[in-house]
Amino acid sequence: MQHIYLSLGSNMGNRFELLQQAVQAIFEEIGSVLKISSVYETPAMGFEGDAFLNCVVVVQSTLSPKKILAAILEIEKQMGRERRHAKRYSSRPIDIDILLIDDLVVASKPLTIPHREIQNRRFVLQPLAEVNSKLQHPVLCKNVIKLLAETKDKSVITKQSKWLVNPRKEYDISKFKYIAIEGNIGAGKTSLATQIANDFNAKLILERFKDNPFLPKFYEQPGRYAFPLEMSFLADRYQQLLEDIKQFDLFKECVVADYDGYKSLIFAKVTLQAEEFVLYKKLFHLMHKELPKPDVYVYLYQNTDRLLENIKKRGRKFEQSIEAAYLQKLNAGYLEFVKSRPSESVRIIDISEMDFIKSRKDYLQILKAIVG
Ligand code: PH2
Ligand code: MG
Ligand code: MG
Repeated sequence: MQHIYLSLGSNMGNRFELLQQAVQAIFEEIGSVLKISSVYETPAMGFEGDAFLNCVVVVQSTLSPKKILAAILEIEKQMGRERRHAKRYSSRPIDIDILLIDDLVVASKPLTIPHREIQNRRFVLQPLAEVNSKLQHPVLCKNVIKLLAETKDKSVITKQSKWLVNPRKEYDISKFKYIAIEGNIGAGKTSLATQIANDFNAKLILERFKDNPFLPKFYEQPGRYAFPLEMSFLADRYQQLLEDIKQFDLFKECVVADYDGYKSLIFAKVTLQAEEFVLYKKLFHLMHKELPKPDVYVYLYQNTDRLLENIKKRGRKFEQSIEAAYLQKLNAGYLEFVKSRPSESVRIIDISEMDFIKSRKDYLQILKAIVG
């Protein structure tokens, strides 16, 4: 995922509060805020005006440069920025400029990356060096420390003692060391687990369903292949959870998995014959008690129509024969299980009206629900 370096400036009104609001909006609309520099008071450069407060923030985002620019312009507008064409520079409640997006070089009319003035502005170079002293300018091919030493800008900038708050704090799931994301087939477990692990630098554990040779056969002949299928899933998940999770230091590192160990039991109850299930259950409990247990168990509830739609969209051949009735039985099995768990550690999240992949607002709402 790309790293975007933004310069923020304000020289009107409650400047500190405006910077804080801008950081909040950037977090909600563009992406996770990885770092925020100190705030500096800086003399207006290039025009007569009141002093600015400036800072730099590093954002992680999957949006295209064009979309990022559009989001920035919208935030500036929402925050009361008026653009007058008469003068080149004027006082403004908020200005957000894209400094860099990784090593990307763009020379187009509405958008120039890297920002043309980086090397000429101490109010940019100083906070930039603070958030990443190893940063290389992809066009000038110089390190930010070198640019700072060489800049012609001799203005005096003053570090403020007050720090901006990172909005991510409110969504901090890292108090949980082990998070399991569960849900029906096609609910979006893998996408959500991957996104969370990315945002919070957590270890990601994904089910290795593709390797199961019995799965395509099962969908064709469920009666014949259910037992070996469930047994091989059980063995596989047991091995993975035991090896992968135990290898992490759960005191230091956070783990996000796109399944939980009980998944095996829930599926087996739906797919196996009664006698088979009795035998299976014995084995399951013997194995399951050895496994580490998640601190929080998230169940993504999605309605059957959208599950079927998602299954179709992702286009795994052997899944295309899955029927609504099967998904409904699984959902009932999940809900029965979820209700039997201590409620503090369970989050049932109805995502039937959400699209957390397209909408960051929806994604953040899910994070809020997980944090509790
Ligand atoms: N932005 C400008 C022009 N001049 N001077 C300071 N100190 N801080 C700014 O953010 C700034 C400026 C154009 O965007
Ligand atoms: Mg600017
Ligand atoms: Mg600007």
